[in-house]
Amino acid sequence: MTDRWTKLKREMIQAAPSLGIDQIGIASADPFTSLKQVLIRHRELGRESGFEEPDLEKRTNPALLFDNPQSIIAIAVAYPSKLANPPKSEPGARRGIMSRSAWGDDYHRVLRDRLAKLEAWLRERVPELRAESMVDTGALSDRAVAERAGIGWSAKNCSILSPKLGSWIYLGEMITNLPLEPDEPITEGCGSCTKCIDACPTDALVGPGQLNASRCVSFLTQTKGMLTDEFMRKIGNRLYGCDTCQIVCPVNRGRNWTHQPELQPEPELVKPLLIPLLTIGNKEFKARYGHTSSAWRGKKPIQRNAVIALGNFKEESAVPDLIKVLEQDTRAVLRGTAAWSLSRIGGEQAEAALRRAAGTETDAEALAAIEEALERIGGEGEKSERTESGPMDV
Ligand code: B12
Ligand code: SF4
Ligand code: SF4
Repeated sequence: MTDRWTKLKREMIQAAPSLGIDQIGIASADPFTSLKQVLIRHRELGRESGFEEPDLEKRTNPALLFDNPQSIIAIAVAYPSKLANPPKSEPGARRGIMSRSAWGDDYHRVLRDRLAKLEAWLRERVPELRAESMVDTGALSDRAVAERAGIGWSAKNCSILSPKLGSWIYLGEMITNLPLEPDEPITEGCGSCTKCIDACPTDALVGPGQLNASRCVSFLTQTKGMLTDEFMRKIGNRLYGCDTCQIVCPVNRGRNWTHQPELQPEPELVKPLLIPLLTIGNKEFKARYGHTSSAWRGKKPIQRNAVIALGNFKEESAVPDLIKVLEQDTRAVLRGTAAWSLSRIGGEQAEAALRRAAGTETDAEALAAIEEALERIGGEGEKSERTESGPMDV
């Protein structure tokens, strides 16, 4: 009997590439007891993003999600990290950047497809298979499962870092009733390196493998409200997500995975011109971005981030368009953010528009932003913040 499961596991690993899967490992389905303590503490310290499954019992006990689980099959699918022909972001034609996790088709769809293929492959061989698959939105911690299954180590930037693939991998898992032999977690680690912690723009990495999600730029780009001056400066030209702590990682050097057809980027979509984004309609947004993972919060956060990016570029040619947002956009957050951006760029036209808006704005938060912008506009003389340069280049 043991031989049956050993053989099945070996054949499954051999079949992985033909199923579009780049790495497979097996984790036991035992409760994640130490993770539970970490998650409790994480919550107590107020470091959650709010996007996690709130029920910590479910997060850490596979038996609450599946009747009599015997193993968890962890999968990793690798994605690209480089644009072959990146369009240039130039004065007069500034561009924003989507994180690599939003390049190509939505990874939830791609990994669900891979897990469905794996399930069909298993069912052919084991008709009594029971299985429950999840990617990102399931209750389990995908990283904790992958770590236990030996896919990679839990790195100081919080990512699962595979010695074979680096951290440019999406994770998913399938809880099963198959008694497959668990793999060992790998023993490699980050050593004395701290490049990711040093490079994090907002000091969100508060310790090795410890993230204060409420400061993480990836989280901030996905929020819908007004951001603070500090965070808006640090977002740079990121429109969705943040890759900095992975770009600087030496283990990722030279790693760029181009073999998964659905995950390859369209340069004009992932490094888009900023000004057209300010007025993009719902239909057009859906047509351009609906198939990507950046669309789940709608177009508003991306448009707000485009406004911020233009301010961070100090892009004078964008002043008329930003004034239109300030005067005509129906969303107060966009008007308030445009005020901030105009004050970053400065100039008489921007200042006059802010004065006019101060007399007409009716939303309290937007009005406060306009008043702060008017105070700031005289005193802007500092250099631009880091935007799409250095480690952010694609
Ligand atoms: C909420 C969430 C976010 C939040 C919070 C992220 C975070 N680090 O907590 C925000 C919005 C900020 C975010 C950002 C990103 N995310 Co996200 N996110 C999630 C989600 C839904 C839950 C993560 C979670 O529960 N975090 C809470 C922490 C405490 O637990 P954990 O990371 O799951 O588990 C680890 C820790 O507990 C740690 N740990 C355990 N014991 C101990 C003990 C000690 C002492 C220490 C220090 C640590 C430690 O080890 C565990 C395993 O690594 C998962 C999907 C899922 N269902 O799991 C995706 C997921 C983690 N995200 C993913 C990705 C790709 C990203 C981004 C790279 C996207 C981007 N480019 O912008 C960034 C990376 C930011 C970062 N540095 O982590 C991938 C990660 C793939 C990988 N290779 O690791 C996941 C797994 C989605 C997927 N299925 O592929 N994300
Ligand atoms: S994703 Fe960006 S902000 Fe978040 S921890 Fe990494 S470098 Fe810091
Ligand atoms: S940058 Fe260094 S410390 Fe950070 S994840 Fe990579 S190897 Fe680990």
